[in-house]
Amino acid sequence: MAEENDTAGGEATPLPANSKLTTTKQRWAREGKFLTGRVTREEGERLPPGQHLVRDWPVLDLGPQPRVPLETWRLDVTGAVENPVSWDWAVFSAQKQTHEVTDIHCVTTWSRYDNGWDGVTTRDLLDIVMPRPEASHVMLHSYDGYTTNLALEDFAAEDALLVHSWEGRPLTVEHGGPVRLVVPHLYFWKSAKWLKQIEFRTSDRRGFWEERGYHNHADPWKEQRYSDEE
Ligand SMILES: Nc1nc2c(c(=O)[nH]1)N[C@H]1C(S)=C(S)[C@@H](COP(=O)(O)O)O[C@H]1N2
Ligand SMILES: [Mo]
Repeated sequence: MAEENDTAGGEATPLPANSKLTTTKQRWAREGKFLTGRVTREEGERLPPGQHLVRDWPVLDLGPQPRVPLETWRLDVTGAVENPVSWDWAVFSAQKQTHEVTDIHCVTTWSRYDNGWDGVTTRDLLDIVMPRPEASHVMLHSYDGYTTNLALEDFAAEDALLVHSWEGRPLTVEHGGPVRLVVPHLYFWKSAKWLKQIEFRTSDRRGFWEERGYHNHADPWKEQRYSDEE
């Protein structure tokens, strides 16, 4: 999780001077960006309401599982950012790597604790692409045609990760390899498998399941499973 200095708390901790990263984070702190009010949960609140624990890891998707060779794989970051990028596998692999252990909560009521992931944090990606001030949402586009939408502050959650490995091994195709997003604080349909493009937007737009009756935000602790709207 966050081993880095946090600029939001004030002046106590010295930071590496004038790096681009530091400047960006200070700007975010000034703007109060990404303050979701989330706190570490007690063990008694760890399992969201209506969920049960599983030991295995179910596979859920629309059916077609795209096989994307590493030689042709790309991750494009487009839209309302200062620095759009199109990363190939070598460039993605050369980014700062983070290990995390987080829980999965699927809307179909299974949860799985303590998944070990490796990848690139969305915060580190944001430091590179620099969302423009008017950016408010992201749409994730996948190689199977799937889409899902997130508010920028949810995409920028401290524990959100662009994952390439699970339990020390490359993510299998069925679980979204080469690269999927993992956003642990939301239901798992927000965690796009076979990630292809991250589109920064100045307005919200519903993704595949959000258009089909699922909740736009998807907070498991508030049981935001289905949309109230028709
Ligand atoms: N590209 C893509 N991502 C996707 C989906 C999908 O169909 N396509 N399904 C979502 C849903 S509904 C769930 S529950 C999780 C399942 O991930 P898993 O198969 O690794 O458990 O992926 C999410 N991400
Ligand atoms: Mo799902």
